[in-house]
Amino acid sequence: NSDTGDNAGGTAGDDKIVLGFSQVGAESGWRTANTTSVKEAATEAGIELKFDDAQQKQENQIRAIRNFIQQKVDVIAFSPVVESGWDTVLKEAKDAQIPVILTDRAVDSADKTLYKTFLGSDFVKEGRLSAEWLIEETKSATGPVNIVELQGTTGSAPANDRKKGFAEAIAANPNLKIIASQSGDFTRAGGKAVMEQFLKANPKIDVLFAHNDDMGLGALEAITAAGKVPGKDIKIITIDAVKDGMQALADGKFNFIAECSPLLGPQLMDLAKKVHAGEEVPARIETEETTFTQQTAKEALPTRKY
Ligand code: GYE
Repeated sequence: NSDTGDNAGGTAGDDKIVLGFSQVGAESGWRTANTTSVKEAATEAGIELKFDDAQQKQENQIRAIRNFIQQKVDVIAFSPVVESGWDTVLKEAKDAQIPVILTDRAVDSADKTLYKTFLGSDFVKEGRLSAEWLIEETKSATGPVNIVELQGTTGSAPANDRKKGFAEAIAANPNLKIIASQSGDFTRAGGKAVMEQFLKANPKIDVLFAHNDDMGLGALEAITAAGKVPGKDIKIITIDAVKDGMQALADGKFNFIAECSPLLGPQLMDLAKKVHAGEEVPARIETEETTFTQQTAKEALPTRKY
């Protein structure tokens, strides 16, 4: 529709919006569900999607964004693997007058005009909700409760924020102690390897707080191999609530999950249309989420979509 004052750019003809999307990678069940959501929603919305998988490397994401700029896409969206180091490439997009949408993860750029909006979860809250469950669960504990923490990708918004939310919430309870904390990079293999080390180094572990389901699922193998019963000897708290995590919770191997929804596709397409049309959008759009116990996981599982 060249006569409606449409923005310039785009490579798919007159009225199809072209969206360049730089995905973090395929590190977890959450990420796979997120990718599916974005792809399906683009088709549904009639948006041409240029999809790039950065394999969890910032340099790949920067390269992808530069390619999108060169191809003159209409809108760029990306899920930044880490929080820092984006100012230069975001400035390039701005100079090319291509609006940018942050999905899922935030950047720490001081200049908020470098992107139009940030669509995603409140990760600090997820950490806090995880801690609040634990505080309630252990309120009658007499001795120290030893916690080990599997952090997400170092420098990523969800790892930074979940750690922060959890630590702040347990701070007033001297009983609750994080005795070891390390990154498992949001992957099953990482969760398993780091949990093996934790178990070797610490004879008494009461609780595992894993920043996502996948690391918790990897840790299950290490815990079982060490002759301990997950969900009983070691209580397990995770974040995401993807299918395999929910199954582990329903089976009594996990104890609590704070949900983080990967189904951002439809909202992202809606935002892409709006920013492309030059409409104002809210600077921050938060995903709605809940939490699950073993009982509520059993109830929710049959109708879970991912
Ligand atoms: O929790 C984790 C994934 O950024 C919210 O990334 C996302 C996180 C999610 O690898 O499983």
